[in-house]
Amino acid sequence: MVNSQQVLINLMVKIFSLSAICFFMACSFVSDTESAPSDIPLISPEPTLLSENLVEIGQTSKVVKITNKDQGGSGVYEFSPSELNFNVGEAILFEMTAEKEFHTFTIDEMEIDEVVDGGQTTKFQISFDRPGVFRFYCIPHEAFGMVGTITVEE
Ligand SMILES: [Cu+2]
Repeated sequence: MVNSQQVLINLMVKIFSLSAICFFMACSFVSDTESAPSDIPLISPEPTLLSENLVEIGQTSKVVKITNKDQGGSGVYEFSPSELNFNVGEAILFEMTAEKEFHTFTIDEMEIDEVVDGGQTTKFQISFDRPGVFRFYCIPHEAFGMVGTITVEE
């Protein structure tokens, strides 16, 4: 009988220490989730938030504002400006504002396809890591001459 009592006590001690370990693990889990929110903006799929965040931590070297002019606004389809020059290594934050119509900012060879609705502004960042001349255009208005060129130099 004494033997089985000792076994029982032994078992209770083990259960107690196990639950103590579980408790500490639970605590560390809680603190993990508490620190998580500060990381969220970096992986957020929302482009505006990401861009603003990158501006704050100084990874964007320039901000370039582009106006998407159109028939409903200025009366002509064009990017303003349409000729842009950057250096390799620059990370550019684009702020693209459409006058009255839907437009895109598309660079095929960089797989970039940003969109903006009439009267809206879209922010996005492009890092230029190689030299070259890159043609950009607006998908619905390319035939109307809504095209431009980005030249990236060493
Ligand atoms: Cu357009």
